[in-house]
Amino acid sequence: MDVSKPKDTRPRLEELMTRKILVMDGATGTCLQQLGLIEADFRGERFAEHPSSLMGANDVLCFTRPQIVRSIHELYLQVGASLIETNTFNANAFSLADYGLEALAYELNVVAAQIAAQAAADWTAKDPSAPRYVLGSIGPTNKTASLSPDVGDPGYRDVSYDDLVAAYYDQARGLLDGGADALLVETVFDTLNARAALFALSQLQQQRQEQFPVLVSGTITDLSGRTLSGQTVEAFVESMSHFPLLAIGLNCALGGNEMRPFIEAMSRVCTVYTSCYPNAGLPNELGAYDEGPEQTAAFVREFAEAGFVNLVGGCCGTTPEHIAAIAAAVEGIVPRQIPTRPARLRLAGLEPFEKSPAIRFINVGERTNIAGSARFARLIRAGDYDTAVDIARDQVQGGAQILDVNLDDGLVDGVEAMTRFLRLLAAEPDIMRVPVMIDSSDFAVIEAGLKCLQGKGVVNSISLKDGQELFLERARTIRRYGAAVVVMAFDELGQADTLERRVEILDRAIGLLVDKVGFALEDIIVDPNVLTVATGMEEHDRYALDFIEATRQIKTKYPLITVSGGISNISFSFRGNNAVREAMHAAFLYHSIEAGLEMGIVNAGRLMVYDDVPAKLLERVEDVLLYRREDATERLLEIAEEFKGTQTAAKTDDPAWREAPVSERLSYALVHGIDKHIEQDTAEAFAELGRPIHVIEGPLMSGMGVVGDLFGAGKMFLPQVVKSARVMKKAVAWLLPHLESEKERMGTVGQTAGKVLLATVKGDVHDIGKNIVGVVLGCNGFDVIDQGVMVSTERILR
Ligand code: THG
Repeated sequence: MDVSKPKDTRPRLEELMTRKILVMDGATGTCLQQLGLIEADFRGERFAEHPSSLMGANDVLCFTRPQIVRSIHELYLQVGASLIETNTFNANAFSLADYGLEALAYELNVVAAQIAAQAAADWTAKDPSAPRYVLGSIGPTNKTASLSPDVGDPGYRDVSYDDLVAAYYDQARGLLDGGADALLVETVFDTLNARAALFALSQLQQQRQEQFPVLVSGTITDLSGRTLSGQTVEAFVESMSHFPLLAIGLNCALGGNEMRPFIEAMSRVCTVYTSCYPNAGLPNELGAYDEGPEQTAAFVREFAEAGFVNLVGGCCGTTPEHIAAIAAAVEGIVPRQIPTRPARLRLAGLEPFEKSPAIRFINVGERTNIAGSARFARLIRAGDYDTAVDIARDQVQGGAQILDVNLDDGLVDGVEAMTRFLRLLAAEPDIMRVPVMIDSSDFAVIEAGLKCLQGKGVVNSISLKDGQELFLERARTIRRYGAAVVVMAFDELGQADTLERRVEILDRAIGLLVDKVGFALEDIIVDPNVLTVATGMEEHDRYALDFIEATRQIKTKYPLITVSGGISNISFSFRGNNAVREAMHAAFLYHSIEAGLEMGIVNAGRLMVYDDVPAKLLERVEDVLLYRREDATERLLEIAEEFKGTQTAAKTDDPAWREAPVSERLSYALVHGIDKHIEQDTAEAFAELGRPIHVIEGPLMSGMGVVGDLFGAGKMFLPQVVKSARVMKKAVAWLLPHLESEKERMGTVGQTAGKVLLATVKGDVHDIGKNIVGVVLGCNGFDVIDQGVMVSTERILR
């Protein structure tokens, strides 16, 4: 049988999809159920003696009852499906192993694709104006790469990334050899599985020198709007963005009724075509689907009319009648236009992360680093990974937006430690909402880390230290895994320590990444080397200044690139004197950010406010950093002892501020994020001012005003603002009961000036402003219904 196809399937499908909404087929299982097959049908002659039951092994029918499989394809082609799926949802080595048939995976996929391809070819021949295509169905397997099947051991996995890659490779090769036009990685419930699939497909594309089209379809398992492995739709899309997909979409699990907000979110962020093939509603108690063709089609039509979809069809419970109704429902509706998004660094943990002008500076938590924290090192060496995980949590709670993880140590096996630590982190949703930066000087450790991340992370780092060839090879590997990359300013001659070399090396590295590897500028992060100053060695005097200037030059030449640095390195010469170190970090950050630094590895939660650095210390620190005088180091050393043990970000509780008037104390507490006295001070202000509203609109709002100004001026960063918000929340919470009793006193309970619904919409986590508005409205007699943060538009409308 010759089903060879011209190799320009992708442009032809794209061309079709710009003109109309394409329709794919519906469920195979639902059709099979109606046939009432028995064990003997599945076994056929070939497996008559098979030692275990094959009942329900639907894919095996491609071997034993090919004419049944073909007839189901026919049913869908007849009602107008342009795309039919091969009967291979479970035809991977893992799922086939349930029947002892894992060795037949490749062959089964070839046969299944041949059956579908022949059917499609026959129908295309009948009417060449309506060409039919075959999607090779690649299901999720019965394994989850980022979840532990053992509740007692969250670090356990029953499948490795490499084994998944091998299984997907084998299946995909069979599908293509059998004549599939495109491959559909579907019903993705664990993004790490899908990433392994894409890794395999990228190897296969390279091996065959063929850019066959690939589609991915995820599944949202419940109304939380997350995949089974915990990602939001937006994070899911981000985690697939490294592969040039034809389409991304959603299928299964929810019916059309519940799918709308999620397909809408997907449509908004997807810069490729989108697909949607829902179930026929939710299953009833017996596991059957009751939604009729017209109902399912009505939901699909709604998505089409809203401009959310380019490709539609049906999943569990849908029949040829459903597909006929869907095809009729979308007929003539203009397909979704692919939106454009500004080129920006985008990453993902369980939630998406986007570098945007609103985030002035990205904090990368530095403490999950053996070399960067004595405590973390002790815990890892002692094998106490559970407690080590708490350090990660502290960093995220302290405001880290990315987590740097470094397990390089002579005493531990890096590959094993990285794998174990990241697998444990994967079980912590409050930590894993942020992307991970895998930090190692050993590329094998980096690769081990990449195999554990379902989101889009960052590799820290590669450089030209070991030559151009190795640099390119590693960069290609990173791209295949779909991570952003940090490039350090090292080359064959070693570390760049002058301004010229920093810029020259990074410039060369950027050129190679873009031209030879195909990296997008926004996925590149460069690090011009933060080297320790005030060491007493003359050659180190210009280090800070050169870093700042290198940052400026690189950002001028490449605005889309992110410049980052390991901020705490700057102050190693003052180890043991945290007051001086934090002052150096605050000043160094302030000047670097002004020059264009947008990311830094820092001790999140321990950042000092620039304006809090005592003037005398600041002057001498800046003398050193900006190399304003020859004797800068000596002069800083002279006064360093004086400041030892004084105010640091961790210890801002200098009792002197407690002497100030209450309004200043409230403002101080807000700026420094100190909640220790906030209730006492709020009570005092309340006693003084008489009404809750006066406390809020007075000292509390003016304190938040100071926070806003400092943030705007680049003197405060997100983690600090997060702390301020917590303090504000506590003050407001204290005032609430007084607000209620005020209402009672004034006899205004039950009376209302009107009803106000408050929420921040999905994508917006900021609740400080909303809470303040709520309280102020409450004070003014409004009935406030507060839905909280990140509320879907659906819920708000409801
Ligand atoms: N660039 C890039 N990656 C990096 C660095 C860089 N990764 C590692 C490092 N440099 C950044 N991380 C740290 C982490 C901690 C400290 C410094 C840099 C640090 N730790 C205290 C110390 O050593 O004195 C720990 C004290 C304690 O044990 O509590 O200063 O430049 N791309």
